[in-house]
Amino acid sequence: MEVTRIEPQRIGDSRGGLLIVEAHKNVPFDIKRVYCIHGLNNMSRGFHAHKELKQVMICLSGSCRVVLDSGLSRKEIIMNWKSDGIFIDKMIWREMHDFSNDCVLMILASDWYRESDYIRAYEEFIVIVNEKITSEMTA
Ligand code: T46
Repeated sequence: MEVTRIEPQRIGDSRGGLLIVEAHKNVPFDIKRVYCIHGLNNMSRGFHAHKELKQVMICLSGSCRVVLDSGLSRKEIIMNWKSDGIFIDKMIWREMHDFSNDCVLMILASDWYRESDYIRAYEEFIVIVNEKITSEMTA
């Protein structure tokens, strides 16, 4: 599967750095929610997909390993504060592993929090992926 990289604008001077992301410039949707994952103790997170939600994930500090799975193929990405962000489309299974203690992830989301949008069982995710493929083939 292809991973779409999101390149934040970075401006730096002797006072420090600025990292800038803007809706419809380097983020391909209206941003309705921002949350951060921090204070991590190296326990893996994620293990779900979203039915509709689109997100951009940016590592602001430290590092971690992200697994993205379309149901047909998997990709692993090492993220750190120097790397680009990643776009995570709807219907992509995600897992986050190997957090450094100082890891901070910022996530920009296309919608408000809705638990009903989560698919938290991998078997259910695969069933929905296969249903979509079948309906596309018979359309
Ligand atoms: C995702 C990855 C990258 C809320 O009440 N509001 C929120 O906006 C969020 C994000 C979570 N929650 C609740 C839902 C759970 O009861 O906070 C609890 C922990 O969430 P979760 O176990 O889903 O956290 P992660 O780190 O596994 O996943 C999060 C996002 O939930 C998810 O959308 O893509 O980060």
